[in-house]
Amino acid sequence: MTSVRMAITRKVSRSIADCQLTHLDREPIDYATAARQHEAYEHALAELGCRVLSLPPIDALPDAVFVEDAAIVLDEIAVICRPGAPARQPETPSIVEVLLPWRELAAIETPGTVDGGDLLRVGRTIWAGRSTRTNAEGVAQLRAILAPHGYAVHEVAIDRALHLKSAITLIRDGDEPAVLVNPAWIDASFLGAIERIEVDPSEPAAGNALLLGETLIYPEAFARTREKLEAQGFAIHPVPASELAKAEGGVTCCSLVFGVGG
Ligand code: CIR
Repeated sequence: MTSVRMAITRKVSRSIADCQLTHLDREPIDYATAARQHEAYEHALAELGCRVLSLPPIDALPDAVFVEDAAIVLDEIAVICRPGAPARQPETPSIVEVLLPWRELAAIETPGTVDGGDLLRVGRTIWAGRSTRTNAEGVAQLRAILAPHGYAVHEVAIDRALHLKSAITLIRDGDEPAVLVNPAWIDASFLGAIERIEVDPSEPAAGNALLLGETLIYPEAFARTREKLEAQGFAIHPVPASELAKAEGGVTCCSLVFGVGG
């Protein structure tokens, strides 16, 4: 049993405006605003019971704030990713150091690529988005690493959004899981009977929520989807997230959350 929830975050790089962009046009990103909103996000993690390990920025790596892409941390093992954007590959060594005390580690090796944002865990199944960032070799390596730990890894194509979790995230864990999804970006029928809540069509990026226990850290901008979620009994902790959204980042992207004993 785990009794403490850790959240690894990394402060926003001063170079954030030079971030990678795939589906969005570049627009000015205000560092100070992004940093302030990120701090509010870290506070939200702490308020919801996480022990937040806030790493210093790496200004030479514009996207380093998006720590989710560097690893997937499961109860049994952490897998260090090999990000699909070459400019992001130097982000992983510092995450190795941070995770070493907490988990057995494995890593995706060249020529495999995997971004953590493409990995959706539902129970002991990992849905791996085949995106511009995550390739077949990377998914095959992940499958081989996780099979002995009892996880099944399945591929699902994602081409209308950056990452699988840009379009779909877990909003209830346990025996009766549920996801939040933008059906315009992904056909979620691969999930079979799992309950699906759809975003309001006017809020396409609203499918990315961060589940902590029974509460969702959720961008304050998506009022309509939020209303829908609350009407169905979901607890929402809103955060300002508009500035990093211009860098194609959502609320799952900015942390690695995992349980530790004691
Ligand atoms: C990138 O394109 O890699 C960054 N600008 C955004 C990464 C967002 N991460 C995530 O969705 N997990």
